[in-house]
Amino acid sequence: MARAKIALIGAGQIGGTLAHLIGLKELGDVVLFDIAEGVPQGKALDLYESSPVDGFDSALTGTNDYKDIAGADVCIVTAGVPRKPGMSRDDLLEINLKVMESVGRGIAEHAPDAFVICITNPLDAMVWALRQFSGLPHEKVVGMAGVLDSARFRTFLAMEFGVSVEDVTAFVLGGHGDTMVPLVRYSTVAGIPLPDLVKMGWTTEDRLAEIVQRTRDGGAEIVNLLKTGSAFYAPAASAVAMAESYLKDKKRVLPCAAHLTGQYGIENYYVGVPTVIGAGGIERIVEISLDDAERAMFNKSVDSVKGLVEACLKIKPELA
Ligand code: A3D
Repeated sequence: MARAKIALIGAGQIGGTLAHLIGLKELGDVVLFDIAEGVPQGKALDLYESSPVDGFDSALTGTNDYKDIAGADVCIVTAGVPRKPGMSRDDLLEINLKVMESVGRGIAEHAPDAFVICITNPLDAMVWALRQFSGLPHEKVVGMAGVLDSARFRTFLAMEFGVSVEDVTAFVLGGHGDTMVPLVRYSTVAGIPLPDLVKMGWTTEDRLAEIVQRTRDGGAEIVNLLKTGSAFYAPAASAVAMAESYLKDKKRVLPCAAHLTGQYGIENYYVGVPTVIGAGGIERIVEISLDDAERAMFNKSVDSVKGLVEACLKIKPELA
């Protein structure tokens, strides 16, 4: 069987890391696309030259021409600008919306059958806009945020309990932003829900509340440390997990920004919910029951996503 072709639209910090991880995992050949001349070519060649050392067979190329993404099986979009200290994700909306327009058109023209994973912020609005600009089927366009947010939650929980990250599962719902909803009662250590761990004396309600807040602020914590950009290792790893589930038809249950058609009472917005990713793209939206407090947090998060989409529509009314 021919190798899969994976196009990375944006060859910055996340794009380069994606290319490296995809090579190391031998998920397919990689085309790095960027508007910056020389950057995708240079990164691709540098990574290609690492392949004999690490022993992987992936052809990596760089380009400034959308023609070269032709026939891609997966496109991962990071094109745009990241945050600087003091900026919110929403401050990026206007500039990144323009980027989504050119990216959406490029994908529609050259890789209309691809599974498209958007990472560009503000995520829930950009994935919606990318879908509108590209016209691809909704189940083939998805946003990466929940895998990263729940990985952050899992990391902090594993640190708190002194256990392997592998044995911690965590659940994060809602938009990717300050209103995201880390769900304590659906998060576990080896199947034991967090509220039970409080009863067992492993932690306290107050400590859990601090960890939830640290998860919500997880992106800003990295931005403030780096000062020149935002997180890229964990975001890249998270998108690769989604791409792998699609390419291998693994049907993993992953939280993603998915298009809702009535689930959770939401119509026609992209919001972070648990999904099943397989060869069909987003094959299923998993609807869990929420208690009143969780529902209130979720609704608040959805309201902020709706506000961002409205802001996009003010700039580009033709997207409606
Ligand atoms: P960065 O290293 O600046 O890379 C972005 C790349 O996009 C640069 O190489 C640019 O040249 C390129 N670019 C700009 N405009 C275009 C265009 N029109 N077409 C093609 N390429 C273009 O940023 P990064 O890789 O650190 O982050 C990329 C995006 O991901 C930003 O919007 C971040 O805010 C976002 N991000 C999202 C998450 C989520 O969890 C959703 C996490 C971290 C970063």
